[in-house]
Amino acid sequence: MKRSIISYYIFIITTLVFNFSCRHKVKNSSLGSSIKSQKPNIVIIYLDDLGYGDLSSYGATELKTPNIDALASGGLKFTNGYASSATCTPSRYALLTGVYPWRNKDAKILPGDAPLLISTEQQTLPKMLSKVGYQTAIIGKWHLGLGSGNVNWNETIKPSPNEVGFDESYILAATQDRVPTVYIENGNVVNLDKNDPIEVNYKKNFKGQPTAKSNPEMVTMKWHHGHNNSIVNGIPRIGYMKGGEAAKWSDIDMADHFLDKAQNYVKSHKEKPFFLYYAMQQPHVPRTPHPRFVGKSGMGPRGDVILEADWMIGEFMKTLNEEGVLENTLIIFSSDNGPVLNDGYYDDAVEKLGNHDPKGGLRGGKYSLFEAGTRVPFITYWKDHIKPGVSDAIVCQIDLLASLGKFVGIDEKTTDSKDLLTSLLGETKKGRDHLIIEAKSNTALRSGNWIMIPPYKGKAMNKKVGTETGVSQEYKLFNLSEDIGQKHNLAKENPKKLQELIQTFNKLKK
Ligand code: NG6
Ligand code: CA
Repeated sequence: MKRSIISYYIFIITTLVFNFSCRHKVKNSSLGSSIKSQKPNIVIIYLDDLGYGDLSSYGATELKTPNIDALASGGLKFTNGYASSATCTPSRYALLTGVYPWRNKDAKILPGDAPLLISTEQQTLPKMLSKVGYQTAIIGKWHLGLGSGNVNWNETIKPSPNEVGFDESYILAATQDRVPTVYIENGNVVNLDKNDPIEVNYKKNFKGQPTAKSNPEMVTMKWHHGHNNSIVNGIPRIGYMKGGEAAKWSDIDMADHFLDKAQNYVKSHKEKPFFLYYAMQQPHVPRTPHPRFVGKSGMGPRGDVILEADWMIGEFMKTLNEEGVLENTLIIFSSDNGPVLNDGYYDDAVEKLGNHDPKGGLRGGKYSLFEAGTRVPFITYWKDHIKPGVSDAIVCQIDLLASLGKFVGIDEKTTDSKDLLTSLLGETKKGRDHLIIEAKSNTALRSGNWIMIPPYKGKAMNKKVGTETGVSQEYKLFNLSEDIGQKHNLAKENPKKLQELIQTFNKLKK
């Protein structure tokens, strides 16, 4: 009893402090109820492998994404918005912690049985927001590891998102193409039959269990590279899994499933401020559109799941509106890395591409240090608060920690995350001066309109996926204001600029 009175007072005090410090007061409107006068909700809608050119609002002509376009036209569309990395785990690490992923040697694409990458001591977005009274949840893709090694999937898994700041979590552990292919709710595998325990192994198969290699006749989606281990729902995955039959997810229903969870979250949490990290799985492989989206894009499953994701976002927005919280919700839309066509399955992504350019004129793609690896769609939307427009400010997902800190009245000091709240709300067109981007542990410096890629050992081309890596043995320097496609290496022509960027890069990397 005593404790509940104390926590009540703490809540009241934090609410008062917030209302004093928040510079962006919620406007009164006809709905005017108690919901309207509380702190704005924050929603991050995060797609997986969506490219800079994959949306009609970002110039796509062969695909129509009306619902995301509505966010772009009713909010602020960034043309220089970045993920921290050209792959998933490092970008998500930076998004949630505000720390550059290259500072953590383990921040690489994780297998599905990897230990939790974020330390339970570390500052995170949800932890920070909890401090000022927010309810916090992740729904969707996690891919930041679980447990502390040797996870027992049949007991409550700890640490999980719930130990790094999320009050609630409903996740897929790693990726849709990695085992375990089950949903995990607050550390517990959903629908697990205790008599059919789950085992996961990334090194060797379980005796007698079919794989794509031993039983190709069971496979309905052919693998191209990797993805030839356990078969679930006809789809061969990365990693081996045994048991847990009743808990296995349905791939074609995944998007609807997460949408349902996200909508219910809003409905059941709207009375108090919430932070929802809605991490959708599209258009990452395996691309498994629900039948009602199959064939809709004419581009094969990759196009179809982009349309599916767009529809889901439209439905989610309707829920925010119907529940009366739309005007009191800041939405940030982005993607964890750039696009890839063939990421390990034969799914017509290459064959049916037609005139669509997922890179939107940029060079490279997922896994690349060239722009298409990290420059992604980035939209902020807050009905009646953010003035619609386009911003060329350099912003990065890593900045959300400090910026949202400012938004809720916390001065969150971190070395890497910059407070860009005024840029994100469109009050200034200025963003970062410098940004370090990462691809497969290599880094490059964006500075103003320039980008410098240092020499690295390795292949210039990732032949399997058909993407230029940005790796070469020489320095590369591009002026993005004149050469967005990074065709002209100016390193030799402009040694002064090159030196300047090398110096800044070295300083920042220390
Ligand atoms: C790669 C996978 C790729 C994808 C990626 C992670 C192979 C050959 N390729 O290792 O299919 O799963 O990891 O993507 O296995 S990410 O968007 O989560 O970073
Ligand atoms: Ca990704």
